[in-house]
Amino acid sequence: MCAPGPAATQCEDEEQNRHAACENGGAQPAVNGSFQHAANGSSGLNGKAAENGKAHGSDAAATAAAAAAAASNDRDSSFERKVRRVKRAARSELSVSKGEWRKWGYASAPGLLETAHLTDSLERVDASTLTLEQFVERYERPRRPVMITGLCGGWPAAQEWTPERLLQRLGDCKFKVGSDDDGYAVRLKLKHFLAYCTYPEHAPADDSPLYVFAHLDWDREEGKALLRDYQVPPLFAEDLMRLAGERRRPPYRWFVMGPARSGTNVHIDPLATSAWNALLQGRKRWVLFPPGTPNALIKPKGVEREAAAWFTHVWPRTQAPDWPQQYKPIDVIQHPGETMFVPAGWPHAVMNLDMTVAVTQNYVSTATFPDAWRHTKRGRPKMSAKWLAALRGQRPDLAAIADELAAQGNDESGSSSSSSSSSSSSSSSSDSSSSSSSDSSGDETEGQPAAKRRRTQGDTQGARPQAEPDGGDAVQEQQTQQAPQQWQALGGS
Ligand SMILES: O=C(O)CCC(=O)C(=O)O
Repeated sequence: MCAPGPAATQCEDEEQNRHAACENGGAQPAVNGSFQHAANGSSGLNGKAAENGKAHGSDAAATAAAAAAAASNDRDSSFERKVRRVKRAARSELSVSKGEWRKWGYASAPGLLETAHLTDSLERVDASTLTLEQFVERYERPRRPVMITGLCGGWPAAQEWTPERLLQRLGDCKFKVGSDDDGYAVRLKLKHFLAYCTYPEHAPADDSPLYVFAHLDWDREEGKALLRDYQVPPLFAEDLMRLAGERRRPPYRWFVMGPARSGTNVHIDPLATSAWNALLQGRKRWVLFPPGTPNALIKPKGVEREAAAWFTHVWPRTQAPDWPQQYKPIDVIQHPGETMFVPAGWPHAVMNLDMTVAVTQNYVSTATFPDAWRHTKRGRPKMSAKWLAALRGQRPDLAAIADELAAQGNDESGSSSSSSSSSSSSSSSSDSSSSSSSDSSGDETEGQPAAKRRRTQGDTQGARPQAEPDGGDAVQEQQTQQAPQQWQALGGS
């Protein structure tokens, strides 16, 4: 894995010659299909393990030991330098040497990672009790969020995606942990990222720690290895954008790994896509807002675009008596083995409560096609033309809907396609005051500088989808640290 190639320039060059050993450097091959799949409930993903805080603690200790061992050789010499370099690149507005990565003191803030005061009000449903038709009619078509259990316990990832195993398999592979000011991917070897997560003076002390958000197709060999570790659940398998072609469609699947307080700032997923997010390790805190919740409420100016800042400063406002009832959020704690379904159009924010490992994909199905088509036609005109051509051949029923929308003059979403970027932790653009809007909907969006969007377009190292303007009524942008603008930049015309 991590074979040198076009990607080599992205790697920490002094270690490129070790890449070949990266995947199989552990005791046994891990991604050739020879290992046993985890049985449901036997992988540490069952509810009991999830609810047992000690399980998280022992995982953390094991991870600490493993990561420390992996990084100990070069911790003094180059590890610190690498982390400093990555931090500077990912958030240039923060001085590492002046301690600005911990200036807000979130790491010691009482309550930020507490959950006792939260009422998890999201419906749970076990996949074994749910047919595809029921899922579509109960959740996907009416756009109702739901947490689905029993979808990922049998995946290789259930066994393989522990920090320890990932360190063994992919420790020398570089993963995206942010974007620089020009929109280029900022990457760190996994062994260094895990060490960063472990050493008390690093992630455990940072306000908004670095967060791996790795596009599974652009991250080359490591992406391919991880893709073999899970299967798209049949509930989400329709994936109509596939018809546009794998090379043309926007990024749509990500490997996500981060420590407590890392996360994703409030955003709507782009192009009116729905999403699923399967959690293999740790716990995630989610907040979901009804479609149409105004940006002014959930993206107030002056709040740093980091998940930890959002949960510290904005979430409490949602609990105040004067918060409009129609925009009341749903609070959720996601446990290992649970898969969140995020319907198109729902603003959401996520903060990791522990070291988490997850996979997430965006998709479009028949039930939500008209909206997705409108957004794509507007935001990705070139891709939409290819998509329509493919639909004519393979889904003439949907092509007819697209034609009908065009005939009605109703085939483009109403707002600008420019994108914004807010971010997840360690996002590339974190100064909330500097976020400019290039969107005609004014303060509905927070935009990346145009130059940054252009550069990001050239960064083929991966990005996560960023939000799509959505008719001007709500948060428009998917923000994460990784590659906020890439989605629309790719769409780009
Ligand atoms: O796991 C996370 O940080 C949330 C990801 C997310 O919200 C998304 O991909 O849209």
